[in-house]
Amino acid sequence: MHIECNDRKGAEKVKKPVIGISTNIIIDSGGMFPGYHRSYVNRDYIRSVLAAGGVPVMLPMTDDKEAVKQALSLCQGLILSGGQDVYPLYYGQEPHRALGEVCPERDDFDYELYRLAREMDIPVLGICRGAQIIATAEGGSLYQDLCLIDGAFKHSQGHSPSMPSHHISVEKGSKLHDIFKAERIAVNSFHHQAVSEAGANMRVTARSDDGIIEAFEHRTADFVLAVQWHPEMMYASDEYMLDLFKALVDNCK
Ligand SMILES: [Mn+2]
Repeated sequence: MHIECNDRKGAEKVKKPVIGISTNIIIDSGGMFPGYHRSYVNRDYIRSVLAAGGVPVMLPMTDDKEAVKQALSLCQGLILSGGQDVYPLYYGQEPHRALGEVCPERDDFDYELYRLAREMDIPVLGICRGAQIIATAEGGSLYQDLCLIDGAFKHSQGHSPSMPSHHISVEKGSKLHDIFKAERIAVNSFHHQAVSEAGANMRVTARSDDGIIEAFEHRTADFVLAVQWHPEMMYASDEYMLDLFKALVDNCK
């Protein structure tokens, strides 16, 4: 009996952490349903979480706060994904002429997810727009376009997203440095905006050689990391990027 019991116990699998991923809306421009709205996220996010040992769950955009809360309560970690520019009025600026597409409804949704995730004290990884959401939620601010910064590199690469575009220097003693165990990393780049101030609770942990903020993390929370590049697009070819997702999954309770 005891042996059977132990065998059964040994066969029980430890549940993998569920990682909620904020999604976007895409509007069909043609095909069978022109003008139709679809909830979506790029598949690389799903694949990165799976490769890191987590279970990805897509969180659909909605203004139903109770639904958002219940959906996030099923998750042990959160990824705020990339997408549109953040609505400038939400961080106290008027729209610069180089501002891209905005979606204030999605900002509201992402801000709510971030607020709840902080309340629940679960790990958060902000990617590109997700990093800008975290910065502005924390009282920081953005450059609406890199043309506002003299000497800024080209940060919107024209080649394959799986290939890096520029280097970053990672601050020693940061969580990011603990994950990478390296001070110099090559990353891809698909942003025309940048974080100008990350907020008082945040520590800037990586910059590109032109001084642009490329990563920051919460000073006191266990795991709130924000990166300006797209690690999910490099996870399959670059171990550093997979390690970032593994760190997110490993920090889930
Ligand atoms: Mn960049």
